[in-house]
Amino acid sequence: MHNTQLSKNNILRNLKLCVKNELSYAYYNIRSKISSGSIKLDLYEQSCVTQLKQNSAFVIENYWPREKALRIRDQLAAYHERNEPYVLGDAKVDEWVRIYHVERLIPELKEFRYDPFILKMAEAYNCMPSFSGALVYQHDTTNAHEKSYYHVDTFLRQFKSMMYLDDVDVGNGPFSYIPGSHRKRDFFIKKQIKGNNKYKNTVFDDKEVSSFVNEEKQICAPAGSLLMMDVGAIHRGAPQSERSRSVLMNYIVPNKNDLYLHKKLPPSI
Ligand SMILES: O=C(O)CCC(=O)C(=O)O
Ligand SMILES: [Fe+2]
Repeated sequence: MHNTQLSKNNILRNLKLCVKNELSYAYYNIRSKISSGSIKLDLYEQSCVTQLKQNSAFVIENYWPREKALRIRDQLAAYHERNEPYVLGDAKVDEWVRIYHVERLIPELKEFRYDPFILKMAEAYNCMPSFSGALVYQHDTTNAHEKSYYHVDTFLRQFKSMMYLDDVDVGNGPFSYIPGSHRKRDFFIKKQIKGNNKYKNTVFDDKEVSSFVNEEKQICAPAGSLLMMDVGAIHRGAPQSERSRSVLMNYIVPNKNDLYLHKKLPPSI
C-alpha cells in the first residue's frame, strides 16, 4: 500500500481508538463524581482516593514492617540462582527478573494480593468492580538497559499498587511520575491521534514531555512502603544507577480472571 494511504489508515485507526478511550474516560469521570458515597469509605480511605484523584499516586510508609519486606526480598532473591522455568530473566545479565503469580511460591503473599484495603481503594478509584489479576515479583537490576521512558500503561483510569521490598532512593530507581498528569486530556488526545513510530503509542519521547519533566516526583521510601497509583498518569521507573530494586506489583482487573496464565508459572504449593 502507498505510504500516505498507510499513514491515513493509521491516523483513522488512532482517531477511533482515541474517541473510544476518551468517551470511556469521561464516563468513568462522571460516574466517579456521582457515585462517590456508593462505597462506604472512612475518612482515611476518602483521603487516599482524593490524593489519587489529585496527585495520581501516593505512598503509605511502613504498611509492612521493614523487616518483613526485606525477608520476603531475600526469600525471592534465592530464586534468582535456581534454574526454574518460571524465573524469567537472569539477574546477572538482564534488565530484570520476574516471577508471575509469586504467591504460589510464598503463600503468605496471598494476603497481600487480596488485601481488602487495597482492593477497596481500587474499586473506589476505578468506579468499577476491581480484583487482583496477578501478583508479580520484579527485581530491577543495574545491568545496562534501555533508557526508562515516560509512559502511561493505558489512556484510561487504571489503579495499580506496588510494595517496595528494598529501601528505595535515587540510587535504585524510585517510581517516578508527573502528579495530576492523568487529567491532561488535551495532551493525551493529541498523542493518541499522532501515535508513535518506534514504540507503542503509550510511550513518550523526551521532547513530548519536556514542558513538565521538572514537575516529576520520585517516591523514595523504605522497604515495606505501599504505593498506589493511577498508571494512566505519566510515569516511569527511574534507572537503577547504583543498586538493584525489588518490588511486588499487584495488577488490578475488572473481573476475577487471573492474568498472565500463558507465562511459565510456579507450581501452586
Ligand atoms: O518500575 C517502576 O517503578 C514503574 C513500573 C511501571 O511503569 C508500572 O508499574 O506501570
Ligand atoms: Fe507503567
